[in-house]
Amino acid sequence: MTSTERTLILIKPDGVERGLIGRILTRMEERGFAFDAIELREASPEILAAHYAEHTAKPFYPGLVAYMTSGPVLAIVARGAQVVATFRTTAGATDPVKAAPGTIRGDFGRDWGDGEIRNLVHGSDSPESAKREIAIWFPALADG
Ligand code: IDP
Ligand code: MG
Repeated sequence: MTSTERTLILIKPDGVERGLIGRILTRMEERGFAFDAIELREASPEILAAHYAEHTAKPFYPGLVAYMTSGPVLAIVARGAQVVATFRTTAGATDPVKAAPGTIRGDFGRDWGDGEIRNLVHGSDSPESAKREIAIWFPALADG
């Protein structure tokens, strides 16, 4: 059996607002990954607190919630061998200023001069995180 895994991708409100959904999804399609779910969603403070549980006590968290609730997000479950690590390298470094050209954050992101980080996408950082996050965003797809 082919080894496979899933990851949770979010196109954050800046990516949706700037009309980058197609170009971001295309990067994963062109690499040959499949999508199990794609859904436009409003992120509630409750779902964000679960999703970003490791960050809720950090000083940037209120700004992160304001960012993530500033418009709809596109929630995606992508599937394929090594999809978690492959999307992380495709997304690039957290800070778009440091993200390498060729990555999503390095090609479409920048510092907008307001002290906030807007970096277009989220991707699970491990297969375990992916399972946890898929259960939060798409409970019907959770595999326990
Ligand atoms: P990641 O998204 O690359 O995994 P994390 O460190 O897990 O980065 O942080 C989650 C999200 O929180 C980031 O994508 C970014 O939106 C936000 N964030 C992280 N660090 C900062 C910061 O220092 N200032 C503002 N926002 C931040
Ligand atoms: Mg992270």
